[in-house]
Amino acid sequence: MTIPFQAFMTDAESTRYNSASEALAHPATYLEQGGILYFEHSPFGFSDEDRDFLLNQKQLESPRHKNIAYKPHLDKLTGIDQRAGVDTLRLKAVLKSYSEKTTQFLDEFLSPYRNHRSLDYTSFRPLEEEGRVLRLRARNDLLHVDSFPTRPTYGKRILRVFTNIHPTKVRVWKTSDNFEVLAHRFKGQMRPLSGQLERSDKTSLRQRLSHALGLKQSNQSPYDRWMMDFHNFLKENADFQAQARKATWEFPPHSGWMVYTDMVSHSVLSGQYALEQTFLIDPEAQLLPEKAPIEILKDLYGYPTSTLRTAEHQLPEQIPV
Ligand SMILES: O=C(O)CCC(=O)C(=O)O
Ligand SMILES: [Fe+2]
Repeated sequence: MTIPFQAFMTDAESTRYNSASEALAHPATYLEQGGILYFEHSPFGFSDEDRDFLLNQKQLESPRHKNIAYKPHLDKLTGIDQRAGVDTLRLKAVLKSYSEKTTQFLDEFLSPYRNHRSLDYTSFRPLEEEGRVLRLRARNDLLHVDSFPTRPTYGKRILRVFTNIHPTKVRVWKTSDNFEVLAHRFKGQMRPLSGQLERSDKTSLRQRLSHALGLKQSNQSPYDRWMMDFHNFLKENADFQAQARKATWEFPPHSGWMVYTDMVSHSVLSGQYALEQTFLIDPEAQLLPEKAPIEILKDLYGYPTSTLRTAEHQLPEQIPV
């Protein structure tokens, strides 16, 4: 597919490549090296009517939810304040359509991933990001790499596809060093991975309790636990937040971009009204598999990826090294 794109590299040089003026490699290679793939006009096929509908949704803030999410596999919306009088059926249809169109685009534009991707949540972000009051670990104005507390990925990559649907306002991001650089830099300050591999009494007690209470267990793998810890560590690290090298990116109205947010450290500083679709991509489908965070953790700690991605309750008594 010959859709023009730009690749904004997030390393110290902040190089920008433009497929309209130079011959470029497969777009996936830029993504996998920590690039943001940028499209001046979002190619994810979004109609003006759908955009106008979303922009007219006012009272969408719910104290319990960060964003409005559509869960494609359940065909379900969450994060809506029921008192707001939202046309939930229409909202669901609009998000479903965004989900389908981004999937169609991804399957053609990033064809090596086609049979190796699964669809995660779709989100609508109607609130102004500047000055949002959220608990620290939920704040997105602090640099972080993504990890989802309730959705373990078992080593799959987190690829997110954004569209700025605000009629006039840019969405502003900052990025810093990528996962590989940061994981090496901060390994010594993280809980050792061996701790994450233990099927401790505490773990089984927690599991028994959750089971008894009928709670959903997140059943993370050591990989997911490390990634969640790292997400929290970065947000809680005031020195890192203050002193990290930062590059600023502005995404104008109507633009679209995609990025591996488990690799590119990022924060959103301002902007309102964005749509986002998350995909999980098998590390096996990567053109540069050595860049996947699970491979980097394997090299950093010496545990095989098969161990790192095993769900907690299935970990063997003896951990193979
Ligand atoms: O909404 C954005 O622009 C990015 C927010 C973010 O970092 C996230 O949802 O993980
Ligand atoms: Fe994020």
